Amino acid sequence: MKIDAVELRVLKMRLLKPFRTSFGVQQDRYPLLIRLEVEGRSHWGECVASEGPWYSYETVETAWQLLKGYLVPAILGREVADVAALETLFAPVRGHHMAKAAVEMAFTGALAEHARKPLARFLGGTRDRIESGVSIGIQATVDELLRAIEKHLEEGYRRIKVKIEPGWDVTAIAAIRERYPEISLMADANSAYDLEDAVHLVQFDRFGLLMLEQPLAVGDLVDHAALQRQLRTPICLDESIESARDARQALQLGACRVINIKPGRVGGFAESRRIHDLAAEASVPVWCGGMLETGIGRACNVALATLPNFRLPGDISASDRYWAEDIVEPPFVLQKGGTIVAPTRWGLGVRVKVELVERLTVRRELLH
Ligand code: OSB
Ligand code: MG
Repeated sequence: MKIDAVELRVLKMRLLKPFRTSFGVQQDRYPLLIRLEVEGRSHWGECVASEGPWYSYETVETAWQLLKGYLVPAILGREVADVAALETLFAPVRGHHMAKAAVEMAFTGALAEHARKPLARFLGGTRDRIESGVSIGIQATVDELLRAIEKHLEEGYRRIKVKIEPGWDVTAIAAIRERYPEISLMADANSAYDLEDAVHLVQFDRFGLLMLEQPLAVGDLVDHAALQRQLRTPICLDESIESARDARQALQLGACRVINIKPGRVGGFAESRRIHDLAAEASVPVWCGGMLETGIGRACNVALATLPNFRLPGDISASDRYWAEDIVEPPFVLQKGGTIVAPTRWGLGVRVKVELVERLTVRRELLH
């Protein structure tokens, strides 16, 4: 497949509600979109990099620079046969998985369309819908947190995840458990603790959490393994797993019992698939995380989560959890029973609303 041109854009989109994590508050999202032109047709992808280097060292700015300076020049005007060939072309660039993944996922969408298959089926998905969870940011008060949870449970979400940090953890979770003893509940610390907090974190064991996500530092598999030995609550790794090698080593060390796969974080669908398979072999379930994506990244996540070892609801909520108006048609909606249906059209499976994208664009460049 020959890539004739590549367009990069940054959009400015307001989140319906500000999202607060242990990194800080986010009100506006600046999604970096990529459009590949292949045989006169457009294939869209989304880079999940955030505005600042908090969740990852990558940012919208660094991803733009890597795409423009290295990744796009490596593929432009070239015949790229398949994803393996694309990965070979990108291999000399160290890291920058989010920038690479944006291309890899758009390219895979193009391959799926050429193969006349919906992305989910092209990736080897085995179900037609996925179970949807919701990730709730840190709130000003416990009352507000309980109200947010009540609303999302009414909407039908299957699993509640709450962001925690020191000072907003045990009391918040205890209040939720008192109100909702039975719901499927988990907490995400985004690396806000260290191993010395183990005695504090052990308190979570009494809440019957589905898992505790990324309590310790990025890349610290050894301390996560030590913490997991002290906790009954399963540890799930997010930031720490940047590749299949990380996943293999985490599993060997016993650093986690669950893995959150975000295709953007690990470099794309192919690496996600390798992590998925390693975890399946180790009888470790995976689920698909989110990065406050637009409908483009969301379509990718939904497709990936149809693979068989995605056995837990993901942070793949409906479009209206994030946006007044999504940039794809149709938007992703929560079905009865808290599921989201995987698109059945060929390729990405949703239509990009180009006029809306145009209106939201704050930066654009066509490389050809
Ligand atoms: O740690 O999972 C995370 C959002 C941005 C960066 C990191 C994370 C998150 C979320 C939100 O938890 C997931 C979503 O709903 O997209
Ligand atoms: Mg996380």
